Amino acid sequence: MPTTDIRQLIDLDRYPLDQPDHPVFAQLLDDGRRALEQGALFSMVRFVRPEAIAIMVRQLEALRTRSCRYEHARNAYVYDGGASDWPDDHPRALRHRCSYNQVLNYQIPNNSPLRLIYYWQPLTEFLRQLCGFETFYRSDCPHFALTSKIAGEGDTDGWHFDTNDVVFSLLLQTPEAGGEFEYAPFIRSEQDENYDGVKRVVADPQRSAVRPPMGLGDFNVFMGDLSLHRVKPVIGAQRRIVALFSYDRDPGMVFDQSYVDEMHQAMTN
Ligand SMILES: O=C(O)CCC(=O)C(=O)O
Ligand SMILES: [Fe+2]
Repeated sequence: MPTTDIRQLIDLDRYPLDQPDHPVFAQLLDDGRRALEQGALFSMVRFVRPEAIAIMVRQLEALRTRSCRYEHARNAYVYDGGASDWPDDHPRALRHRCSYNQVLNYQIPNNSPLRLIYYWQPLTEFLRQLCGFETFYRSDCPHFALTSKIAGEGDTDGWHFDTNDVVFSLLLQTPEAGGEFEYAPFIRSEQDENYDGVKRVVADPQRSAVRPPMGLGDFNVFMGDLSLHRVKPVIGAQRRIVALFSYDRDPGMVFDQSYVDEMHQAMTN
């Protein structure tokens, strides 16, 4: 099999991440930092080329039947304590439906274009600088370092906060309708959980959350630990497919056992 040139996958003319001295590189860092500061989201529009997207979608669709099926109700704070003795209508007690398929890291072939992008060091280095971290490493997690969530008709990713500071996603297929990513930028802070604000978002997302335009091939950097977010239910037969890239400031990061337990639970339910 011929080796794939990264140029065939990423639009390097628009995103010269392998040329740190290029004026566009500095501009991207500037734009990105501002967007993250103001709205918790930075999208590199049409980062991946359409021909590469088509290959990735084909590969992921083929892996879907072997992927992990989640179908459960989850609390928005599930990984930092979750529901315990809170009143029924408290955001910490509310549960949100989640259903989707997830292709796990070890299921994605080593030579797949998706993994080539994930392993491309200039991208990791650019993201390190964008996030302002001193060190930055791809995750070593056998399950969740690189994954893909595939949502069919009616599937949704319920309201939640992420446990990692930043999440990186690549949108590969959009449904006919629905499946929008919806979020409330910086609805909480390190100091203030703002439960009333969270309640308002859940009660009336149309007014209290934003739905940024996200197109095919866009690479999105999102600060999901302070911004409540969800993926709305998919409408129609065409599935929503997104790839998720995980990194950490420390080397050798593997996700908490609770993620793996949740996955096993989902598989046996
Ligand atoms: O599917 C997406 O666009 C985001 C998924 C998400 O929020 C997550 O995996 O934590
Ligand atoms: Fe998330």
